Amino acid sequence: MTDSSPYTPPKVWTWNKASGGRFASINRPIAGPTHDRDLPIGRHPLQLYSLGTPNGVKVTVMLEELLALGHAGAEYDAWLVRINEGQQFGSGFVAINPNSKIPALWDRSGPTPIRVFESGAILMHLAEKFGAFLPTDVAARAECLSWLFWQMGSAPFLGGGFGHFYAYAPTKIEYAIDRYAMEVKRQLDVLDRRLAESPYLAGDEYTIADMSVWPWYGALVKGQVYEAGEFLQVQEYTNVLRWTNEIAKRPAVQRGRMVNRTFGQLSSQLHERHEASDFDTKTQDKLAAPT
Ligand SMILES: N[C@@H](CCC(=O)N[C@@H](CS)C(=O)NCC(=O)O)C(=O)O
Repeated sequence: MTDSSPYTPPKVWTWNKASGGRFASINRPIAGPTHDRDLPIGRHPLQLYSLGTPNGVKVTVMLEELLALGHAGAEYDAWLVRINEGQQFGSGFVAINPNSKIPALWDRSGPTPIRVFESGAILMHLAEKFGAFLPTDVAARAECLSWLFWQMGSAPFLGGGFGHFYAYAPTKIEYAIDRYAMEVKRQLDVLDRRLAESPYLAGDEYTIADMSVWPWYGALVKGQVYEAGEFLQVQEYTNVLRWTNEIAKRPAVQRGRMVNRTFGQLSSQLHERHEASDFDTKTQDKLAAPT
């Protein structure tokens, strides 16, 4: 593949397995399982199958926040899904998320287990189940859900658009990087203006909207994703930075970020979480033989 000669699309697109790029080995144009693999099931009511990417962190932060509030029913087992090894295409995982992407939740607290996929749906499910982090006042709830769904619609431009073409694509295409850098800066400005007028996205309260947006845009303004801090001049978004730093101080957020994390300092990686005490005893620096 080259970008030096102009590309004329053929009449019919065909799957070019050698297209390159960081995710070439797992990208496919078809859905469904590629192999049989049952999911492990732990003893807690909530079973989470995930990875410590921004989409995964949203849910582990929510679960840790619920536990910090005293909701014992939010106890969970967090199992690691290694997406770069294609584990999201195992039959057990596809049964709870036909879209083959982390995070996926299996709520086994009632007589009939409930599957929930899509991080926004998982956050709403948990917020409604425990009556927390989703305002009950109609106007505040609408504002919260608006920002929650804003994140769902916006982050693909950041990850799949900007991140992909700036950091992962095998060739740097100016047109694509320009287009998505412009959109991501516009999104940061949307957030910055909102956070100039209220402490949190939905208003005065910290909600699932913040939990959803923070792992993506909070990391972005700290220069922690795609090494794009300087390129996007992220220090300009001072209200987003204020909000980001404040949320980062929350103990539940600090714990949530560690769960299913497979990169960064070994002391920040808790590959699987089954008990609250795992944060003290099972991080990768403490395990004799890291996996
Ligand atoms: N809209 C989905 C996005 C989930 C998503 O993109 N997950 C990525 C990791 S961050 C994934 O599992 N990718 C694996 C794949 O595409 O095969 C959500 O919010 O849950």
